[in-house]
Amino acid sequence: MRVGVFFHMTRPNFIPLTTYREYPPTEMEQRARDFYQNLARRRTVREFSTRPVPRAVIADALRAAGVAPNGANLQPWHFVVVGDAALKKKIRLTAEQEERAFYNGRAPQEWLDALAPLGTDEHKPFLEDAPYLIAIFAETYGALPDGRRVKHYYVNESVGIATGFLIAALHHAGLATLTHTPSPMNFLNEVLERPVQERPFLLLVVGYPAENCHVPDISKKALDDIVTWK
Ligand code: IYR
Repeated sequence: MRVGVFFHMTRPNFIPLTTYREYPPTEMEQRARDFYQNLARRRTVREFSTRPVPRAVIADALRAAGVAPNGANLQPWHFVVVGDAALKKKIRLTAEQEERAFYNGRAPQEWLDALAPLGTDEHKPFLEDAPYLIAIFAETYGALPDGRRVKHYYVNESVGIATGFLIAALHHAGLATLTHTPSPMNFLNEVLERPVQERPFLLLVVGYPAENCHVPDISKKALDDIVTWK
């Protein structure tokens, strides 16, 4: 009895784990293979169709992002979904301005050489073509209504994991994405009217690939090149 009371005092609001599912080993192997093979079909695309995509799909993908593991469950992220044509245009023009400076002097030659296989340049028509841009912000700290700050932990890790969930969810639903990082990205705070504690993390371009979309002929490292088993 005393133990039970103690237990409840030290672990408040614990509930039985009812959502976990175990699969028999062969089913587990099949699921792991299927999931990998589905993710391996994902390609970053830079040519987007202007076809509209269902808003509900974006909403559910964002729900998936929102269940990502994160520091102290403080969920230090905010997502701004931009579907408005005028806003997309504004983002494109500002991003292209930054990118022009990047490709014409700001970027060291080594960086430009690394990007060469991707065929990127300062032209970013996809920022207007794609039906949605999702601006992902990292909340560097929480802001209480009275102005006090709540410390956030592992912000980059948390937002990175949530972004991975988001990309996987959109791919799973049949949408293409592009992880775009105009540099610098601070202009997104102004354009999207986000508070100072929110740091632009990444701009995710979402939509259908353009008809006859082409992607660079590049490949991923083999398992043995990325894993060490001990
Ligand atoms: N932000 C630039 C450059 C760029 C940088 C990296 I690292 C990439 O993987 C791709 C592009 C641009 O978007 O063109």
